[in-house]
Amino acid sequence: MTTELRLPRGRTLALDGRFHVMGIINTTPDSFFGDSRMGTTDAVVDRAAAMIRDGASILDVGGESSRPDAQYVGVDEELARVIPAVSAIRSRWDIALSVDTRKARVARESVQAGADIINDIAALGDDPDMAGFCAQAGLPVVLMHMKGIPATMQNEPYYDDCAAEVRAWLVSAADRAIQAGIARSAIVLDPGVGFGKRLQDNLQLLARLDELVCTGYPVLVGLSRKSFVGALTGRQADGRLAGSLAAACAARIRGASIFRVHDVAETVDALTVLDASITGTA
Ligand code: YH5
Repeated sequence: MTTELRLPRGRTLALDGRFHVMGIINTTPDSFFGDSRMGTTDAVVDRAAAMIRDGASILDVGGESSRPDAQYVGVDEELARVIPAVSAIRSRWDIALSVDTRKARVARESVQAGADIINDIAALGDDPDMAGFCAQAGLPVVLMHMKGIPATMQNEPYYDDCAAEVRAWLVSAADRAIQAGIARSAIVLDPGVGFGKRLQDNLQLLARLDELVCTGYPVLVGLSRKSFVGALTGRQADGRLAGSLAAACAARIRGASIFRVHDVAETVDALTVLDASITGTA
């Protein structure tokens, strides 16, 4: 079982029963959630400052939208969005910083600018240089499950047993990462809620998240304001906070340790009270 993630410069992220809230810093102009749209570095710094104040222990910077209707983002455009944001945050804070990218060049330049963790929604499968880069850099990697590619992933996805298939796929992806030289203790798994899944699949992944947790890898979940919350509540993205908190609590009860969210303060509060209520201690 992984009990801590080793970060550059001797820093660590403890996973001994604690949860971590990862704040989403979106630099894409076409982000689905209006409030997380940021064009300028000033806005990134303001958002990062608020998230750190509110208890985020990781910030996740992304420059490529994964919405099905999103435009393809070339490497130069992605670098132009991500690198100034990473540099601006790193020059001000020592916080753990992940970069949400599928491209090895963006990963490499982000790490040079101060990023600590690679969050790859393609689980190192898109760019043939990604696994080798992560191995050589010695950084933690988040391996997320996705069925297909963003443009087509929601066109009639089908699973016989989604939770079992996602678990097997992620364990294989982790085995490949280890073969490529990435340490077992540097791997985080993510079921990829909303990425090529129907409502019933997303709910099964949450209800059976313990089956992923018991692999011994830390589990990260991205649930914040996603469509499955909208499907259950009938609400648009800006009205999905309460539903997202309920889903985060369910994932925490099943053993998730890292929560990728838009609403840091509310998620920290909900998970703090949940943990205290379950353990009976503050
Ligand atoms: C994730 O789950 N998700 S980007 C659609 C929404 C709301 C939110 C329609 N990057 C994940 O956040 N990285 C994204 O409502 C991620 N895990 C990891 N590791 C999609 C997103 C979103 C999409």
